[in-house]
Amino acid sequence: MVTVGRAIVDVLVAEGVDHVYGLPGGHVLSIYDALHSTPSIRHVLVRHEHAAASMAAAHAQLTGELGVCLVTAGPGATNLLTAVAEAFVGCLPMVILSGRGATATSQRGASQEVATEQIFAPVAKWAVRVDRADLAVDVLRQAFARARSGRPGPVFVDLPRDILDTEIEAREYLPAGPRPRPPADHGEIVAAARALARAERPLIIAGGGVIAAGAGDRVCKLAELLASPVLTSLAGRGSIPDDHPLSAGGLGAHRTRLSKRLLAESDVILGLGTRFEEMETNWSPGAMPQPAATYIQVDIEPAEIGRSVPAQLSVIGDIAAVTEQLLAALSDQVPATPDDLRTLPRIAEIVAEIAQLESEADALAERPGERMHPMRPLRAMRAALPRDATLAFDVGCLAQHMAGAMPYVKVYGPRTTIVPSSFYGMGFAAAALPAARLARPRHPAVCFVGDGSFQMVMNILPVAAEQRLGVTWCVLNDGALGSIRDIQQYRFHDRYLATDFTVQPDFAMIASACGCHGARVTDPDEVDGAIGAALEANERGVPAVLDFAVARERVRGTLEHYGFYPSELVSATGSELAGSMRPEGVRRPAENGPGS
Ligand SMILES: Cc1ncc(C[n+]2csc(CCOP(=O)(O)OP(=O)(O)O)c2C)c(N)n1
Ligand SMILES: [Mg+2]
Repeated sequence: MVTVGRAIVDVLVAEGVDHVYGLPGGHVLSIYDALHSTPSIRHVLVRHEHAAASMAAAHAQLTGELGVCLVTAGPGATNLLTAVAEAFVGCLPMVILSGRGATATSQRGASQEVATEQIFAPVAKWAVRVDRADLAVDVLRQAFARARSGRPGPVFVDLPRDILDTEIEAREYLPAGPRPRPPADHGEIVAAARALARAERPLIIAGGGVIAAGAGDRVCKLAELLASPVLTSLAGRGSIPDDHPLSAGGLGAHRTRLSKRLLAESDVILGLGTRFEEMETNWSPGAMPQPAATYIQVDIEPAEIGRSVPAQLSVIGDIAAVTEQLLAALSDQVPATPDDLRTLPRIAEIVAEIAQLESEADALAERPGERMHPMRPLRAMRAALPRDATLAFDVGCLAQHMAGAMPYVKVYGPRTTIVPSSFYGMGFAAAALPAARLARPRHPAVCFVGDGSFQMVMNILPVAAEQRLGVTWCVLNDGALGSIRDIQQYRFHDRYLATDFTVQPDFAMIASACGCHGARVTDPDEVDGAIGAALEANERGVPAVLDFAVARERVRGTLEHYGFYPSELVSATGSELAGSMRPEGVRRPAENGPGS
């Protein structure tokens, strides 16, 4: 006989779980007690449960295996909610083990008792309350199966404390097994292959589904066979190495003039596990396939077909299986491509344009001025890191601040980034960062994060220090909720409220108070040295915070994307990248109306 708590931990071991992110309470101590005698599972103690769910989600993003969190009843569970919603929107598999009051007291207003299984239902693939001890193991098996299968996502399991303490018969456990990989219907493949074989200017858009399916290599082969450029969504970054001649940039908020042009001119567009999310594309015509193009949408989830963009052809299946099927169907239908794709005029143009954009980004990073452009620390850090480092991007880097800059951080492989989805919760990636050193221990890990977003999750610092996880947070500090302040500047005529920080913590001091290395960097000439010292501390297992005083400046892609910046500002600069801001309080006459 074993307690249900012990049986649950045995399930975790059998399912290959090696890390659990959590914070205990009285309700779940039976599980903690079983973990005490389970050396193969490392428990990471957070200081707020939001970080447990963020790290579990990042674990899934970086490894492809589901992340596990363990929390107590009521507030322990509800503190997870925001990051679980992030995992749900981002299709990241996760199993959440949550405590609950004893079944005997469930209708009597027991302490910490709220209907958590209902609270989590809209942001979980399955939210279930276990009400019989002898069913707990079966529920767990289903939880693992559902979290991994189809479009992956979180599963919430509510476990009453008396059930956790109950003894049940020890039985052999049959693991739920790996993620199923359903292939597509043959007819759908034939139709898609025919359209692709006839394409004059094909384009592939690789989304998070490519990463989830581990299909990057096949996507590259397919792109090479078709001599098709590849654009990647934020979640799809790494599907193709950024120095591959067919890697042509990002989508929507992360686009460049090159990716914009490719989207506009392509006649057949193959979308692989991508949703053209609103946060990414604003659903603006220029950020989506042209109506005249043939858009072929491939997704494992039938409900996604045509949801965001109408698709002329659809293929339902696992991206790895579908790309394999397309490769087989196309191999004798398309002419052989040259070994060096750069000899093709369309590809040579892409390679030249990327080189030009890169030099513009360098010029912006090196631009002299009182405050450095946020591109400076971003470019300097990328240059200091090896190809396979883990890169995390929080809000403040992807919102107005760095949206257009994202294409200028090279990503060379799948499962090397921690990124939010279109749920876009401030602090998700920053709170998740330490998990990078558990999921990919040998690779340096760095997060770019706005000062507002960092302040939401600074209690992550002692977690990283305690676990000796050498990671670096680069705070892009503009003293404000800058992205929102911009809207007050341009749409609400300089009427600022609740967007400037008049008291700003000293992030470097907070870092050292939490056992981390910390430095404030105001002089652009000190950027490289500060980065070197932080990465060196990381190698000793010491986390680091670099507080960069940056200008609140946008790049062209951002100004265009958000739509509220004045058109003269958008068009003022010759370069794709340099998007300078109007000085505050200098209004155009038309704006000086009543009430402004
Ligand atoms: C949890 C949460 N609250 C509010 C928002 C809305 N929001 C989007 S960007 C932003 C400002 C972020 O400030 P900061 O991190 O300093 O980055 P900056 O915009 O200054 O670059 C806010 C408040 C959000 N995305 N998430
Ligand atoms: Mg800010």
